[in-house]
Formats: sequence, structure tokens, C-alpha cells
Amino acid sequence: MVKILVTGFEPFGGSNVNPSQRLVEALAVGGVEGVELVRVILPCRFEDAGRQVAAAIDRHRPDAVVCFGQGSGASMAVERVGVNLEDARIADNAGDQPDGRPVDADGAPAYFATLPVKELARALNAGGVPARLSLSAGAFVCNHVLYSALRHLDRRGRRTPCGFVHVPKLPEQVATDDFSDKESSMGLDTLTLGARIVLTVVADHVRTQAPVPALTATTGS
Ligand code: PCA
Repeated sequence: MVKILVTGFEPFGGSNVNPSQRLVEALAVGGVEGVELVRVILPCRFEDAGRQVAAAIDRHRPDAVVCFGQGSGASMAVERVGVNLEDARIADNAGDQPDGRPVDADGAPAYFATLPVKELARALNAGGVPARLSLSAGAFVCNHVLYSALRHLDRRGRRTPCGFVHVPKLPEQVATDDFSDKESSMGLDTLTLGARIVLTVVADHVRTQAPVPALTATTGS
């Protein structure tokens, strides 16, 4: 079994639901073949979210880390980079609204996600789930979590694949009681299918990266 830490976020920005939380919960039903899931819902708060993902990494020592969060747009967005920047258009759930603050004053400017990002976007599209690559996870709490997780693994000297996927809103989040055109959305079934595809590809990636144990032990004689 490949152990994967999967995270989603609590609702934020006045919504009472977050698609990333819903899809992480939906994964529990039936699980993912060959994968031991460790599921964690993170707070949408700069002060806690990064620390909680780092603590979960230390506690569970996963083979891979896949974080999901609510984005905008019509596609799942596989993020390529986490940046050392917090710059928020809205306040987080603790009322914190940083204006150009670093995630870590002593940290590197950015980290690349270490998941097979192109393979993930390809597999999602091939599986019928609209997906794209994204060059930046923004500068809100999702980016904070991506940067914090990658920095933590780097500091611990671990090569654990780690990355982030932004997902569209749920249909019920964009439906309004007027007759205007609506924002893009993705239903929970498609979101959950997408998450399963992501985790299956990541688990295969871990299996092929894992060092093959020696068939015979050397005696040193
Ligand atoms: N999306 C926000 C934070 C929590 C979430 O689900 C973001 O894109 O930063």
C-alpha cells in the first residue's frame, strides 16, 4: 500500500461549503485501490494551515502528499509552484489579510511541486475530467499550504512527492436566484473521479520511484 496524505480545506469567503472538503470526504467511501488514505481537513487560516500540514507529514510519514483546495474556473488546476508570498484579496477565517508578507522570512523564494504534474493533467483529461496546468497557486492560504509542505519536506531532507490541485466550485456555490449567466462549476461526482485519478497516478509514481530492494544481501566478506 502507498500511504498518501490528502488534504482539503474548510469553507471560506462566506461560503458554507468547500469542494475540496467534500471531495476528501467522498474519497472515504470506497477508498482508492492500493492506497492508504490519510485524510485531513485544514483550516483556512494562515496562522494554522501550514503548521497543521507539516504536523500531519511528521505524524503520518506519508509516501506522498496531495493537497486540494477551492479555486475558480472550469478545470482542475494542477499547480506547479508554491511561492514565498502571502497577499490576500480577502481575509482568511481568522480575519488575517496579509499584504505582501513572506510565508517564511528565511525561506527560499519558491518551490516546485514534486508531483508528476504533466502526467496528472494528462490523466485527468484522458479520464474525462477537465484539467490544466497552473503556474501559480496564488498568494492566499492554498499557496501558503503548498509552500509550507514543500519547504517542510525539503528541510527534513525527504523526497516525498508533494503538490496541490485547485478544483472548481460546486454547482450549488454558483447557482444564484437571478437569471444571469453563472460562474463555472464541477459536480461532486466529477470532482471525486478527478481526485481518484490523481491519487492513482501519484501512487503509481511512488511505486516506480521507490528503490527496488536488493534480491540478495551482501555479506561484506
Ligand atoms: N482555496 C483558497 C484557500 C482555501 C481554499 O479552498 C485558496 O485558493 O487559497
